[in-house]
Amino acid sequence: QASFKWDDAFLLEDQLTDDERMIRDTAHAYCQEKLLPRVLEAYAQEKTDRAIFNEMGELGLLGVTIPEEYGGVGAGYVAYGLVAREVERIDSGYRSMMSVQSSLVMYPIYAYGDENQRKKYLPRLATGEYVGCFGLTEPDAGSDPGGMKTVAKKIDGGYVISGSKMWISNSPIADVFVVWAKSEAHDGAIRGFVLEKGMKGLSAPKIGGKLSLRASITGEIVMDGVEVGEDALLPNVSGLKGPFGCLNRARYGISWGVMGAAEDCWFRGRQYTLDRKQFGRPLAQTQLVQKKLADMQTEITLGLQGSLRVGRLMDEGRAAPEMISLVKRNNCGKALDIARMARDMHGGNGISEEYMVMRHAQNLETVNTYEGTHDVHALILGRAQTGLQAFF
Ligand code: TGC
Ligand code: FAD
Repeated sequence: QASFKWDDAFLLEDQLTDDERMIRDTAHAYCQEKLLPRVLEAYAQEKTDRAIFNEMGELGLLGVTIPEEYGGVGAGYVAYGLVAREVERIDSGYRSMMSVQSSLVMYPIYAYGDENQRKKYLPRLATGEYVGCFGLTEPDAGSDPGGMKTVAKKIDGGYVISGSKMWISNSPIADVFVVWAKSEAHDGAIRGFVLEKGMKGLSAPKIGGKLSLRASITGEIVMDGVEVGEDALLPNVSGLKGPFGCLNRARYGISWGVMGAAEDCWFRGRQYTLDRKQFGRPLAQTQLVQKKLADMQTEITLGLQGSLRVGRLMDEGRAAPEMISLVKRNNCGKALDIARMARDMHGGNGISEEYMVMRHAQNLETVNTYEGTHDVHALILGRAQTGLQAFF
């Protein structure tokens, strides 16, 4: 009879290649040795350690899917997902830093940029010498990015960009800003531009007071008539499919990442209830707790298997955006439920930072919202199966 591995119920490990396991192990060791010891202070103090980008860069964890000639590792999307899972096992904010750099900054420069832009930015983003950010959301355009007000006006030899972006990961410490604007010279189509820190009229104030994702810095991007040359335009994409092409990759990575956070909550909940005795026996020996553990195990096993399948399809060029909506939505929602359940299983200790689970739950509130909210992904899936548009 085949044996059952309680913490790898469907033998995910067997479904990975040697290269994928090696990249995952590198990420796991780094996260456990370097990120775990500093997360509590970073979270409590709302401090983002800039050095993390250099450390990740040194290990090849930035731009995992970008070809080696531009500084990446040239690995596939399953490897990228495994990295996200290890990083988010520590904190969703650290995964945010990694995935914005990889999927939302390096990917568009690679996929939509020209050779000069690729050579200028990608190797430095891969090492962490540069930090990047991605500006799509605006104060009045979140779920509906097509309603953005940022405009690029044509001038001789370039553009003047005006507008503001809101809730932008990494922006206050960014060197490179990938921003999306309606370009008057292209019939009002949404186009991508690469801006650089220090440009006149460009600023990125920090948004303080977050009760979630506190280890990852978030800010605005204010563009007060920023003049750029023609070389700032990403030439190879036009329309909303530009930013969405990046979001497909980041959303997919999140589907793995949140399973890492959920696993951390599950393992901690299991251990705590094995150790803690009430009414003369371990809490883990009660039916209610075992049901919670079984639910966690089931959702994580299915969620990881779903992400693995979508990752394989991405590597084969056969993943539809709706598949990504399905795993992003499901895994974020399930991870949030699991983190709240683990918090509950820890009783009073569950609200303390040292038990970690409440921080995961707080972070997952954001992850369930950004990159398309849980409900927006439901509308994407609803539209795909009914043919009816329910956004407006
Ligand atoms: P719609 O009419 O559906 O589409 C407009 C054009 O875009 C194309 N498209 C896609 N292309 C590639 N991949 C996708 N996933 C695509 N989705 C749409 C579509 O084919 C069409 O192309 P074309 O050539 O025909 O013009 O657009 P809509 O305006 O009705 O969109 C509705 C909706 C809800 C699907 C969309 O706006 C949406 O997904 N909203 C959510 C917004 C969002 O996800 N924002 C994320 C901001 S970035 C972020 O949160 C980063 S946090 C990162 C971190 O810290 O880790
Ligand atoms: P809204 O769109 O106003 O939505 C509010 C509520 O209304 C949600 O529950 C939503 O599901 C619901 N809703 C919206 N439309 C509909 C509808 N048609 N039918 C039913 N319900 C609907 N953006 C970037 O561009 N770059 C970043 O790096 C980035 N990082 C972020 C980091 C953090 C910490 C946070 C919190 C956000 C970040 N975002 C970023 C922004 C994020 O993508 C948006 O917050 C998200 O897309 C939702 O937009 P919104 O906040 O404007 O909410």
